[in-house]
Amino acid sequence: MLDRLQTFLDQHARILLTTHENPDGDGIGACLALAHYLRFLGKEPRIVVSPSVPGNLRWLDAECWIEVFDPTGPHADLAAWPDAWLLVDASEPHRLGVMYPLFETTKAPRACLDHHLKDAPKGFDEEFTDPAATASGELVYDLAAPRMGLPLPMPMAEAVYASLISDTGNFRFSNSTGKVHRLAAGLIEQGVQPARSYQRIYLQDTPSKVKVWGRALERMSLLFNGAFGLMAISLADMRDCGATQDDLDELVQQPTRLATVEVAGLLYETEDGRIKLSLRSKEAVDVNAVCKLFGGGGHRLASGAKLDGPLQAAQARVEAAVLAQLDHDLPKISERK
Ligand SMILES: [Mn+2]
Repeated sequence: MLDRLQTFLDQHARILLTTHENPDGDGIGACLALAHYLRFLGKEPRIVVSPSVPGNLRWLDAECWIEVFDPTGPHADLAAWPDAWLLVDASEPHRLGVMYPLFETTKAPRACLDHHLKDAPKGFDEEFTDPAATASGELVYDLAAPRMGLPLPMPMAEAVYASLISDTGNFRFSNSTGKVHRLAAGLIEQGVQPARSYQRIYLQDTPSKVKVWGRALERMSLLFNGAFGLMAISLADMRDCGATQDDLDELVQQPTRLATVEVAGLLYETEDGRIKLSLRSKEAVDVNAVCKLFGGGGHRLASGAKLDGPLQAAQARVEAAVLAQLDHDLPKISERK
């Protein structure tokens, strides 16, 4: 697959690198690492993202290569620029979001570079995917390192390292393979500083975020013998804490810290008066089945839905649905309610 990708890159000079909307550390890290490699090859890469580069990832782009998509200004003619358009860290064209109409109209060959488990990608002229890879940054490293030789330029090594820690939850998830650890070890031996990368990517919270997390945890209901930890946040709570919806990112996982918790839930009120539900399961309980009852969905262990308000009524409906699912998937655990 990497040889095919190399052939594809060899055929083009102006290569547009994009990633999914709301880019993460792997999307940004892999695009930056690939841009370093393409420059090494004498190519002319550009990186365009939407809607912005997350604040905790901006330090990776020391050269200021990343452009934020602006269709009314500099990117009105973006579709006409590239010789090739590569979507990185996604294999579904619609994940480009607001850039999708340009992707659809460009005359350049379109390809994807990705590691997610999906059906065969559609809507591309060529696809470069490997579900065995942990991160897109790993694929870029495997492509570039043998051809560039080591050590890699430090900003490129840091970009690959950012990809790895982002998609493995800093080497905590089940995709933290031996290969990923060996790759990370090599990057550290080249000079990447793990503590510095970790602090810059992960330890970037604001006081308002810590405050709203504190409120949610303090008020968490522990239900069904401790098997369900449910947090509820109202618009008034958000205002009191000065928090935004972004501050609630990843909060839903927090109840899984508790040994007894099998299912973690977060309900929060949105400006339109509806209630957003997120559920996470440690392993045994199918939370996708719960969210489907409310017209939502996702995966078995991570799912979401939107419910009608008010908050307390939504909470009661969610509690009943999760209890039924616990009874189905783990009948013994919810016996003592
Ligand atoms: Mn990824």
